[in-house]
Amino acid sequence: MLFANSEVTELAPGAVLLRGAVGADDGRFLAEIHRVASISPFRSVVTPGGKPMSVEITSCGDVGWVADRRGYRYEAIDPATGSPWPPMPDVFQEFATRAAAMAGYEKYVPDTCLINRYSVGSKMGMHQDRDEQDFSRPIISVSLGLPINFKFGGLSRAGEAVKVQLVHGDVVVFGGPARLAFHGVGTLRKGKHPLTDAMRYNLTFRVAL
Ligand code: MD6
Ligand code: FE
Repeated sequence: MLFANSEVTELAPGAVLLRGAVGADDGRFLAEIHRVASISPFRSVVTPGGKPMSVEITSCGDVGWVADRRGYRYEAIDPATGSPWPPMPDVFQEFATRAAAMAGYEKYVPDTCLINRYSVGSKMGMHQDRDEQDFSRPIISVSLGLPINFKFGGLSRAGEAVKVQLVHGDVVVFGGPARLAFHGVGTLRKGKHPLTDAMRYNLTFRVAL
């Protein structure tokens, strides 16, 4: 048993929801998010089209995800600080490795974690995660704080999306035939969570290089 009290649901071939898998690690996760953000602060970015994203982002690990007018990419230096991104906390890496194993991906070692912070009104449109070099490795997503509606579609932008609410502690493993599926989240509603107040955090672990 890799996670106590976690129910495993297949959302689509290759996409697995591990309901509540974070469990009692939640406080440690949030402490590490705050530590990362004390070094590489949450920031607003624009898409290459010039539109501001409504979520604020930061990263940890060997590289971090960067968005600006020039495009989307991974960089070893945080452009906001001019210094390397904070290292990936051990608790993050060990957790991602366990979650991947639970979905059938052995020896998963992420080299980066993108941290999204949602406040009331934040949302994320349908997109694919395709800035990584090797799509054979899954992305592991961890949700903390307020709930949000997650939409999981197919390999083209058109077509039906499966909708599922992600709540505090939920984990989604996104690999195999789902690795390039379109997905997005609805608008964060006003609320108050005992550990994150009016916020939601989403961590996505990736093998970028
Ligand atoms: C979010 N998640 O949950 C946005 N990407 O706030 C993602 O964009 C995502 O959950 C890749 C794999 C899993 C995800
Ligand atoms: Fe994504």
